[in-house]
Amino acid sequence: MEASASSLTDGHILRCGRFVLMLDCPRIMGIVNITPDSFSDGGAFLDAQRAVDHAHRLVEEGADLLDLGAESTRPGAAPVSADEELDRLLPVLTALARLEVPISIDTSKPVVMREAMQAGAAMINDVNAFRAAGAIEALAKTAAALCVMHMRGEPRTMQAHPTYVDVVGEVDAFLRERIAALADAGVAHDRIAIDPGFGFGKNLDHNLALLRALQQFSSAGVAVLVGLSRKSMLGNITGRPAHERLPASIAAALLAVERGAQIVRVHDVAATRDALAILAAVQRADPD
Ligand code: HH2
Repeated sequence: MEASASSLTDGHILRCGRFVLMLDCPRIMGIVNITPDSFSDGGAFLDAQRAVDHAHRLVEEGADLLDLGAESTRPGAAPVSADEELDRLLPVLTALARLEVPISIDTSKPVVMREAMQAGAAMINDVNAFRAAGAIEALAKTAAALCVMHMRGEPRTMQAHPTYVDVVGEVDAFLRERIAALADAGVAHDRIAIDPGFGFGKNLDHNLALLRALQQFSSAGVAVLVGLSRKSMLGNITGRPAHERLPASIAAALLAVERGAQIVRVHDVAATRDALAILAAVQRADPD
């Protein structure tokens, strides 16, 4: 992960602060929630020390980067204030800032983005795609990576009646528009990741259409990141609650990587690592 990748083309590296994430094989983003109400592990890591311990465990298990979130974005979740978000985030981020993997912060608030960068964050993951006033300006002149996610509506109401004429085309057009907005502000393509935003203002059919067509997003020339881990679309298919969705999450991660996802955002790092190792071995296998 050293900074000597200038000869590689767009979409093959992700520059994140002092790190360069090589995307020559799938990378695992481990989720650390510091929230009382995330859909899958709400409350388990609200205590800062437990969140720090969990982050270290995910790195030991093979996480290539971590995503710290202090505001739940699950359907129906209520927003939290910037002060509350920072109170939850900063002790954990400060304790982890010297870690040997990039730390991403899952936030939509420009003030949180700025403070997080000061405290050592290498990436900002914004489910609102940097549409808040001042969000792009908060990051354009830094070295941070930016993950741009598609969301229709806002978490409180987004699952009410999501409608699209052509979900893949509309999500693709939105992400390309956001890449252009970032590029206009001076953000190079090798600092950008895009994410179709599974479950964010999408029903099961929309999510499945996006997963089937995922390969299309690679042509945008930036890194492709997906979050399918323990999501309700997997529950819709299997009938299982969030804490019993590991097998479905693994299957979804493999399908996404086969369709071009370069970074998978997951809760279960060790199991995902093993599954990706099998996929890599099969892809490498020479029939002769
Ligand atoms: N999903 C959640 C949060 N942040 N960021 C990106 N880029 N892609 C995603 O799919 C994504 C995301 C899910 O929200 P939450 O309810 O906070 O649950 P958890 O963080 O446990 O996944």
